[in-house]
Amino acid sequence: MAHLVISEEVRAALQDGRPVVALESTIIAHGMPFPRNIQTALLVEQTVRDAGAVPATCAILQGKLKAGLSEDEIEMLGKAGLHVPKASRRDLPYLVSQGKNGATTVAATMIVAHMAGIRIFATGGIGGVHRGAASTMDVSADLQELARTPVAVVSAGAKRILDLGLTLEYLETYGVPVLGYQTDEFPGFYSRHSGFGVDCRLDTPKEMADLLKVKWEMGLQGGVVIANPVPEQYQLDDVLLEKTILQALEEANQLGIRGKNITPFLLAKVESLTHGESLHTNIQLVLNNARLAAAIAVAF
Ligand code: PSU
Ligand code: MN
Repeated sequence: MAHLVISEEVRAALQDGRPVVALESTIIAHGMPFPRNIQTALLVEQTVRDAGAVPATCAILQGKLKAGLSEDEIEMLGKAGLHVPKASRRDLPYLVSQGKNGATTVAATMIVAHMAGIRIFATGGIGGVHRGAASTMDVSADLQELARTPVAVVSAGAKRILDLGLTLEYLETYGVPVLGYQTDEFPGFYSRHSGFGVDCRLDTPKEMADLLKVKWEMGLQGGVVIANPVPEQYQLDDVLLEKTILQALEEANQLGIRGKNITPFLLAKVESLTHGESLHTNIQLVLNNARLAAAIAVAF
């Protein structure tokens, strides 16, 4: 594939038909503060390995779409942080033609994973329809990517900075299955609850893998959302969280923050307002998703 570079380890695993899990890099450069971002990214890779799969962290480096990064490359992205542009689908032609770096979002990571032949991808939370989207039209490109690109994304649901009801409606319209892992409820990222249901509940990685096989065997395009609730002991308090999010949204509004900057702004704001408690939860749920994604990749 043009412009794609697959690491030796990932290439070998794919050739032998061994399980591989894709990982995103916006979460490293924009989603968590230095140095926890680097520690977490490396720990996520280790977690995937411990569960019997090969991690493929994806990014754009010097104009190459990369599937599988070295430790040095992960460190570089983590140190550069916000200096690395956030890269979604629309950003790829510019960054690649200019030989630049980019931190891939869920959407862009799905594209790179698909080019490389990787089917399973673990992250923290997916993007979605923003609150107030009726007037701003701010709908994450992640949702369109899920509609068109055949990669399964394991996440802890979506953050309550979004309108979860509209996000689920959008996914329904575009035919994207939303599966609950051992849950009937769509999880709200920091919390196991959101008040919204999933399309169906499956309790084992094997059943998840079977559903993915069948979907793609039937030639149905697009991805799948696999929603994996944060472990009970790391949940944050819902009421406090809603208050925090409203405060963060208010501040974003006052500062006129829009477009691709709104998600990283809200994430950082919620983190500082909860005094880092949300960061701990964020790390734990990503590790939990990495474990499940690896188990599904093994079963697939
Ligand atoms: N949600 C999170 N953490 C994140 C993101 C979303 O809880 O790090 C990142 C992901 O990379 C996701 C992107 O793909 O933000 C969505 O950005 P936007 O809303 O601008 O599409
Ligand atoms: Mn947006």
